[in-house]
Amino acid sequence: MKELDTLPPDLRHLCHDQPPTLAHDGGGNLTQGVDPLPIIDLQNLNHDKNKLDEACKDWGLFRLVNHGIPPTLLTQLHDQAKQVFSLSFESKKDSFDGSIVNHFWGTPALTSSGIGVTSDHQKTNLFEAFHVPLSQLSQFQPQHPQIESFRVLLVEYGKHLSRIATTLFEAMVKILDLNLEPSKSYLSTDTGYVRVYRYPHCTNPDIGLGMEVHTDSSFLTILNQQDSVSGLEVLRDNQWLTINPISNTLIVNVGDLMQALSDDRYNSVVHRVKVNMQKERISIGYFVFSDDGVEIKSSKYKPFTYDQFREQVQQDVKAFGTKIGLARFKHAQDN
Ligand SMILES: O=C(O)CCC(=O)C(=O)O
Repeated sequence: MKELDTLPPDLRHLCHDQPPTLAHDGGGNLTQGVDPLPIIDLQNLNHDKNKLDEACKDWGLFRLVNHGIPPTLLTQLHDQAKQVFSLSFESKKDSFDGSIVNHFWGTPALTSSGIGVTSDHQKTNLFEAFHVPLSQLSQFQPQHPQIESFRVLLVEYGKHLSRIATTLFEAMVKILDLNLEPSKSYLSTDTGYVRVYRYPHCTNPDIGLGMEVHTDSSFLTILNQQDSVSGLEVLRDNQWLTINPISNTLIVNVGDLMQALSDDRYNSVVHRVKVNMQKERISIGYFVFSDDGVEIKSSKYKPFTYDQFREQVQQDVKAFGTKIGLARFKHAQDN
């Protein structure tokens, strides 16, 4: 099947249907490399406490090793995601339309019912994705055997993500010495969802971004780039730094809820995804939030719930084409 037939029609005119060229690096190298990111060992968190604290303050992200997810699961998940994306657009539509898994593209902001939030001011983000609410995955019963295999892997993967997110969050709360109400689920794994992204390669250098510049609204985001193709970049000292994919490691970043809860001690990192001119890229992100009605309280921000935050993000995306985020909730004197 031609690659173009697998893409959502809205994206087809943006990508050129040409064989990938290896003439130059189109905004992402194909090599696996080393980067200066802080490395945190999940099996050794007690020992790495200060490192974790520094990483969240200074970088807003780190590379996680010894996370306990079997390498075979990561590889299978990646391979299966690639295969699902390479089904025809029509067959993906038939399998996902009306299900709890949203198949979407072009905009990262979705309403709670999974509808893409768009705006006249917004540029298209060059990705296709599946939005998978993990706690509802048992209600998804795809007929297509490849999609069913993918679902089974996601269930397994989701258990690891919940474990990792809870462990990291508890460690952060302890380090920050936060006095949270014990009866409330601040980080609630029931809210966790996975987004499986495909960034098609694109030979048009003027196309823009795979994903626009943003911060994540989550408490924590856990990104799996079990791929040799880079694309993710973070803003550090006013420069974009490529976060290289390294097999069997995960990238964890602090999101807006964590920045607010930490009273700005931790930093929700600004990032974007560049389009690769040579190769398609697959990445899998996990995002986790607080339970309905739980207020994030801190001295620098007006109390807000995640629902209120998301509502505001959607209004801003519709009105201005972009998320404004935490600045909307900051007390006036801190703006
Ligand atoms: O695909 C990636 O590497 C990052 C995706 C991302 O930034 C997001 O989902 O917020």
